[in-house]
Amino acid sequence: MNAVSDTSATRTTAEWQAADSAHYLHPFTDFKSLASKGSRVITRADNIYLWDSEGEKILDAMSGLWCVNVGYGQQALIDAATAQLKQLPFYNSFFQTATPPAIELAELLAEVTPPQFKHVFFSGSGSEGNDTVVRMVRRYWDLMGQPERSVIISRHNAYHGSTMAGASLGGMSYMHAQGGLPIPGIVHIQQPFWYVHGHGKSRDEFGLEAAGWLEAKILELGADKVAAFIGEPVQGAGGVIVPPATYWPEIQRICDQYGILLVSDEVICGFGRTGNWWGCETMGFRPDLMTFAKGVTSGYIPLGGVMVGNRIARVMIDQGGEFEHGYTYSGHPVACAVALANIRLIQREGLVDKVRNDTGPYLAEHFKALAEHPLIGEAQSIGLMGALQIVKDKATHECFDSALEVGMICRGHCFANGLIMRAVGDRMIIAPPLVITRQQIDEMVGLIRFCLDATLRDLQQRGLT
Ligand code: PXG
Repeated sequence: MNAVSDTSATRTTAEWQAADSAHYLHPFTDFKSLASKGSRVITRADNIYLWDSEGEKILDAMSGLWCVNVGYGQQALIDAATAQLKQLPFYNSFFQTATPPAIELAELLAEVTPPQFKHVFFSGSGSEGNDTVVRMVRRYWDLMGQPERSVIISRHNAYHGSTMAGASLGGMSYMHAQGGLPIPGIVHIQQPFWYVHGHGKSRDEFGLEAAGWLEAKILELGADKVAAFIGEPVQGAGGVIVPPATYWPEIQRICDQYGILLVSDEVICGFGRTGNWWGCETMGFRPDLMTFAKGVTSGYIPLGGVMVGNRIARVMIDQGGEFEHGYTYSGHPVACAVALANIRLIQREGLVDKVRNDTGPYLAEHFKALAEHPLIGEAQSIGLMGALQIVKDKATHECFDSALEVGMICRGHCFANGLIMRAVGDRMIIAPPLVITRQQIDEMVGLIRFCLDATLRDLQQRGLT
C-alpha cells in the first residue's frame, strides 16, 4: 500500500459515503437517488486498473472519463508536475507574459497536429475550449467584415461540454431542457447514426445522405449567415457512433463550397484514440479549428485548448486588435509541463502506431466475435474506442423499450464484476487506456462477454427475449 491508499483507508466505505452525500454534489447526477445508494469510492489506480475503498480491483475500460490515455501511475508525468510545482507553480499568460512550459507545449502541439495548425489557445477544459471556439469563430467573421455570419451548425446527440456554449453546441435535449439552451445562433442537424437511421441503405449511401443534411441546413439559413460546422470525428458520449467513411469527406466538400469554417472537436478522439494522432486524420478531413482536452495530459491535471488553423490565425494576427477572451488557467505551467511529458511519452512508446497497427485491429477482431452474441445488434470499434448495441431483434434492429433500461442492467453486472464500461441508453461503450496490452484486451473482452451473458439471463428470466 502506498501513502495515498493509506490516507484513503483512514475511513470506512460507509464513512466516505456519508460524508460524500452530506456535502458533495456530483456532476450529471440525481442527488437524491445517489444519496440513497452511496457512491463507489475509488482510492487508487495503476496501469489500466482501479481499486475502490473495499479493496476491489476494477479494469477501467473507460480510461477514467476517456482521458487516461497513457494509463495510471506514469512516473514521467508525476515527475514533470512535481518539478514544475517547485520551479513555478503558477503564472499567467495575460499582460504580455508567458512561461516556458506553455511556450514549449505550443511548439510541440504545432509539431504533432496536421500542417495547417501552427497556433494554440489554451483553456482549462474541453467545455472552455468550445467556448473559445464560439468566440473565435465569430471574431474571425467580424474581422473578415461579415459579422452576420454567426450561426454555428452542430448535431443532435453531440457532446461538446457543459458550459453554456458547450452545452448549446452539444445536441443533448435533456441538457437543453435545463437552463433555456441552446444560446442564440446555434442550430442542430441529425447525427450520422447508420444503425438507427440508415436501415435499408448501405453505410456509404447513408453517409452521403447524412452529410447532405448540412447542405440543406446551410441553404435554409442562407450561406451568408453560417459561420461554422462543428462535430466530433467519432461521437463519443453520444455512444461511440462511427460515421460511414463517406460522411466526413462530404462534410469537408460542403464546408469548402460555402466557405464555412470546419471545427473538429477532438476532446475524445485526439492523442491517439482512433489510431492516428487526430480523429480528423482517421476520418479524412481538414479542420480550421480543433478543440482538445482530456488526452493532452492523460487527465492527470486539467488542461484544454483550441488548435487554430492558419486561415483563422493569419487574419487574427495580421489584422491586430485585442481578442477579448481568456482564462486564469490558460497555459497553466504545471498542466503544460504534464502535457509535455505525456506527449513525449506517447511519442517515445509509439502508442499511436500501436493502436493503429496492433491493439486497435486486435480489439476489432474481438468485437467481430462479440457481434455474434444474441443481444448484440452492432459491434463497432475504431482504434481503441468501441460500442456494442444491445437489441431485441438483430434482424430488424428493434431496440428494447427504453423504460427497461437494459443498458443499466448490463452496467450493473459490469459494476459487480470488476469492469467499468459505460451505458449510453442500450449502447455499451469502451475506451480503454492506449497502453492496454493484447492480454489485457483478452481479459477485458472476457469480462464484457460474461456481463452480456448475465444480462441475457436476466432478460430471459423476465421473459423479455
Ligand atoms: N467535447 C467532447 C467531444 C467531449 O467528449 C467535452 C467536449 C467537454 O470537456 P470537459 O473537459 O469540459 O468535460 C467532452 C467531455 C460521458 C462524458 O458521459 C463525456 C465527457 C464529459 C463527461 C462525461 O461520456 N466528454
